[in-house]
Order: sequence, then C-alpha cells, then structure tokens
Amino acid sequence: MHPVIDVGDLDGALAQAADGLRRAKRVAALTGAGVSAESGLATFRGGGGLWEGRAVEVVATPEAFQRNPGLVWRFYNLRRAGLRSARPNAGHLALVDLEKRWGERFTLITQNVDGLHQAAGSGRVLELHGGLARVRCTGCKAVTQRAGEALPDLPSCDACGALLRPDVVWFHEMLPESVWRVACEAVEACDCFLVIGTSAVVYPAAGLIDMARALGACVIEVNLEPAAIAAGLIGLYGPSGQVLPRLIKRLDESAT
Ligand code: BV8
Ligand code: ZN
Repeated sequence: MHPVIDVGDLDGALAQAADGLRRAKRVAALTGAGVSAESGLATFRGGGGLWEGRAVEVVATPEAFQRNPGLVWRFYNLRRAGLRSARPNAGHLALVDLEKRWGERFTLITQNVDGLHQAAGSGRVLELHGGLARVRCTGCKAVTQRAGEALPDLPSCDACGALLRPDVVWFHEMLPESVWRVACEAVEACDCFLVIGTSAVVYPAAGLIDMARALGACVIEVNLEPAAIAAGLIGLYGPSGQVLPRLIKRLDESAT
C-alpha cells in the first residue's frame, strides 16, 4: 500500500505548484516508472531493480541480448504479459487533462515503455526509451506493432526470418535522435517542468531536470519521496495517481 499523504505539508506545496503551473505558457513533463506503479506495474528500483537475480542494467543491454537472447526475451515477454492487465491510472489521466489545457504547448516526455500514456489518451508522447508494444527486426530493421501478443522466447521476422528484438532503448544504446532533440527543445522552452515518478538516475533523461532548472523553469517533482537532484524544486510527495488530480483541482480553484 502507498504511504498515507500528510496533507499538512502537501497543501502548501500544492498551492505553490498550482501557482507555478498557472503562470506557465509552456509546460513539459518527464515521467518514469512511478507513474505506472498504481497501474500495477513494477518499478525498476522499487523491487530492488533485479530480475532473476540480475540487475536490470545487466539484462537490458545489447551485450546481454547478444549473449543470451532467450533470457532477455523472457524478461521482456514477462513485462509484455503484465501490460495486458495494466490500465492507465488517475495520474495518466491528469496528464491528458494538462495536454487538453495547454495543447501543443504541453509536451509529455516518458522514460516508460508501457504505452499507458497513449492508452490514457495522451496525443503526443515522446518515448525516450522506446515501447514494449513494438518489436524491431535485427535483420531488415522493420518495426512492427505486436501489442497484446504472446511472443515466443526467440521470435523471428515474418519478412526476413531474422531474430526480432524489443523496440526499446537498452543501456549503452543511443536514444532515438529525433525524439531526444524534440524533448530537449520542449524542456528548453518550458516555464514549468513536472518530474513525475522517476528516480532520476538514468541519463541522458535525468539530465533534462538539470536543463530545466538551469534555464529558470519552475520544477515540480511528484514522487513518493525526494528523488530529483535539483534543489529549490517544489516537492509534491505522495502517489502520483492521487497527487496529480489534486494539482489539477488546485489549478481550477481561484488563484491563491
Ligand atoms: C546512453 C528501456 C549514450 C528498457 C531503459 C556506461 C556505458 C554507456 C552508458 C552509460 C554507462 N554508465 C552510465 C551510462 C549511462 C546510462 C545510465 O544512465 N545508466 C544508469 C543506470 C547510471 N544510460 C544509457 O546507457 C542510455 N544511453 O547513455 O547512450 C551512450 C551510448 C553508448 C556509450 C556511451 C554512451 C540509455 C538509457 C536507457 C535505458 N533503458 N529502459 C526497459 O525499460 O527495459 S531505462 C529504465 O530506467 C526505464 O526506462 C526506466 O523508466 C528508467 C528510469 O527508471 P525510473 O523510471 O526512474 O524508475 P525507477 O524504478 O528507477 O524509479 C521509480 C520512481 O518512482 C522512484 O523514485 C519511486 O520513488 C517513484 N514512485 C514509485 N511509486 C510511485 C512513485 N512516484 C509517484 N507515485 C507512485 N505511486
Ligand atoms: Zn526482418
């Protein structure tokens, strides 16, 4: 169960955050695994970040795939299977609401590969680390949508027969160049930057927080506990599925 929110210190921070958000012309948000925790999906470092006794950083790499593609595919097929019963939660829906209010002046950047922002109705999602619903051929490079399908441990390409891989960015791999560029542009232009449900340890994604702060944006962290390494940010500590709807509600209340 998630910790009960101590309303006392949250209320003041919510007023401050709503104020910062209300003034913002352009808003950007960076989400991590924590925003999907209330949809029942495990976070990376919450459960010790281990899988079959191996650090995720060891399993989610091209080297691991080269060495033992079956093991890596078992890791991803397990997570793909978990997606079948996962539904967006109130935190995802609150971000859809923000997109409705700010339109194209709102940019949602996610480290998550679970596709729940899109399932919630977010129209524009920058997936820095790819997506579990898609697979990519190691031979002809074709990318296909295979959401909801149970794939074998060593799936092969219908077109050329080569081994498929999950269409995600592994550790030691470059992020998709155009997605990364658009994400940086959105953070550079934003007046308010929401950092939601991320331990802020994976780069270059976590570097967006430093960028926003250095450019003078109002940085708001939503997490169970302080994680982002940016002093002076506004901290809203509690489960994002509860905190984000309260922030929206505060936004609608008359200005403080
Ligand atoms: C790169 C996709 C350039 C796969 C992921 C050595 C060689 C090469 C690179 C490096 C190196 N050493 C370090 C690096 C850089 C490396 C890195 O940052 N490593 C870390 C571990 C130190 N980065 C890379 O390799 C990146 N590429 O640098 O390329 C390059 C290329 C070649 C050579 C040199 C450089 C690629 C990184 C992408 C990796 N792929 N995912 C998959 O998902 O399986 S990263 C993975 O971690 C996920 O995407 C995940 O989203 C991401 C970050 O984790 P979080 O989302 O923050 O999740 P976490 O569990 O950590 O935290 C959850 C948070 O939520 C917590 O704070 C918790 O308190 C909170 N929470 C929990 N419940 C709730 C909540 N908050 C609110 N409400 C709740 N209910
Ligand atoms: Zn192929």
